Amino acid sequence: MNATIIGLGYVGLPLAIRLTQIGFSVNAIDKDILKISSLKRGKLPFALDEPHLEEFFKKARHKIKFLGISEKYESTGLIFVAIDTPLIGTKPNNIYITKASKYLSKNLKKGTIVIIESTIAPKTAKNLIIPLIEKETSMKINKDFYLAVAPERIRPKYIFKQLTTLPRVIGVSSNTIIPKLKYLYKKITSGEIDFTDLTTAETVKTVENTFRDVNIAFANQIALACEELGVNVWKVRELVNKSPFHNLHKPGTGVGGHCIPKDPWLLLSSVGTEQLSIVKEARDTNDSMPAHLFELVKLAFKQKKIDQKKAKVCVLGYSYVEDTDDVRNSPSQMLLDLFKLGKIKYTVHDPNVDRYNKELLSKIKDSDCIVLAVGHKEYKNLRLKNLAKLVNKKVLIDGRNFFDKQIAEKYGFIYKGIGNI
Ligand code: SAJ
Repeated sequence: MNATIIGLGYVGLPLAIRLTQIGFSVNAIDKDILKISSLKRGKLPFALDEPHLEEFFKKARHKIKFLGISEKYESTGLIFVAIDTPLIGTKPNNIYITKASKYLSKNLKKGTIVIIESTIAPKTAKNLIIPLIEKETSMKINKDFYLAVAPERIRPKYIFKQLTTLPRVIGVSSNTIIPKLKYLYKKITSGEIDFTDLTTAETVKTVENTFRDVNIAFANQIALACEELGVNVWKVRELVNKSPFHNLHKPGTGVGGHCIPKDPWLLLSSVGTEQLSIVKEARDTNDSMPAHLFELVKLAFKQKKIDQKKAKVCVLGYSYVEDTDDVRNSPSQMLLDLFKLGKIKYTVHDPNVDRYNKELLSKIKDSDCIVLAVGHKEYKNLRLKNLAKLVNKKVLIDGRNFFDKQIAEKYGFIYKGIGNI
C-alpha cells in the first residue's frame, strides 16, 4: 500500500512514520529542502525530545521516500495534506493550503482520496480546496477524485500516544469512501472513528479548540476577579472542581501553542462575530494575560519602592507550555516585548530552548525579580530558601501557581501570583 504525505511537521512526520507501521510505503514531501536533506540523512529536524519519535523514525526510514517539492514521485491513491494553516492577523492565511492543493493536482491520479489533516476554517474544503483541485486538474469531485477532512488531534510530547489512541472525526465528500477510510483509520488509531460531512468535520475541530480557549479565558477572568476579592483563585478552583461536572481550567501567563490561539479565529472567520462574541472576548482575555503579569511586576516594584529603570527581571520559561521545546506563540515573548517597551532589563531562562537553557543560577543571582512564566519540571528543584539569598530585591511573580506564596513570604519575598496576590 502506498501513500503520499505533503507537509512534514509535528503532524505529517509522525503520520508518515505511523503509516509505515501499518504497512504503507510513503512519499513524504516538504517544501523545506533543509528539512528534507536532514531527514534523508536520518536526522530529525525538530521535536528531538518527542517520546518515541527518534526510535520509530529509525525503524520507519527505509519505507519512507523523503522528497522536496521539485522532485518527482509516483502518484498514490491516498494523499494526506498536513501543512501549516497560519493566520494573517486574525484571518486564515490560506496560502499554504492553496499551494499544497495546486501541488498535489500536478500528480493526481483518478480515484485518489485527498485527506486534509490540517486544521482549516469551516467551509474551506468546499469553497477553496475542491474548486481549486477541479480547476487545476479538470477532474470532478466524487467522480475523478474524493476529499476527506480528518483534522489531527495531537499535542507535542504526546504525539504517538494521541495519534494511536484518540478518536477521530472524518468529513467526507462522498459516503463511497467511508469503507476505505474506516479501514485505514482503524489501523491508525484504536479510538472511535466518526464520519460526517466536510463542513461538520472542520467545525468540530475548530470548536473543540475554541471550547478550550474560552474555558481558559473564563479561568483567567475568575483569577482577575479573585485578585479584586482578595482570595486565592487556586483555592477557589480546587473547591469548585470538587463538585461534579465542573472543570475550572488553570489561569496563567496566557495561551500559546500552534492551535489554541489560532483555531478560534478560524471559526470566527467563517461566521459573524455577533454569533461568537464570547469567542472574540476570550481571545482578548487570554492575550491580555502577559500584560497582567507585567502589571503585577510593576505593582510589586511600586510596593517595594524599586526603580523599574534600574531593576533586572529573570523570566523563567519561554516555551508555550511546560516541559516542551515548542515556542510557537509563546506568551513569554509578549511579556518580554512589554519589558522592552518599559525599558526594564531582563534575562530569560528555559531548560528546553537552546538559546535560553544556560546559567540558570547566575541569571537568577543577577536579578531583582523572578517571573515564573512556564512551570517546567526543572524549576521544581528551586528552593525558595536558596532563591531568597540570590534574588537581590526578593520579588517573585508567579504566572503558573508554581511557588507557595506563604513560603515565599516567609523567606522575605514579595509574592504576586496570577489570581493570588
Ligand atoms: N493553558 C492554560 N490553562 C489551561 C490549559 C492550557 O493557560 O488550563 C495554556 C497553556 O499554558 C498553553 C496553551 O494554553 O500556553 C495551550 O495549552 P494546551 O494544553 O491546550 O496544549 P496544546 O496547545 O498543545 O493543545 C492541544 C490541543 N489538541 C489539538 O489541537 C489536537 C487541545 O485541543 C488539547 O486539549 C490539548 O492539546 C491537550 O490537552 O491535549
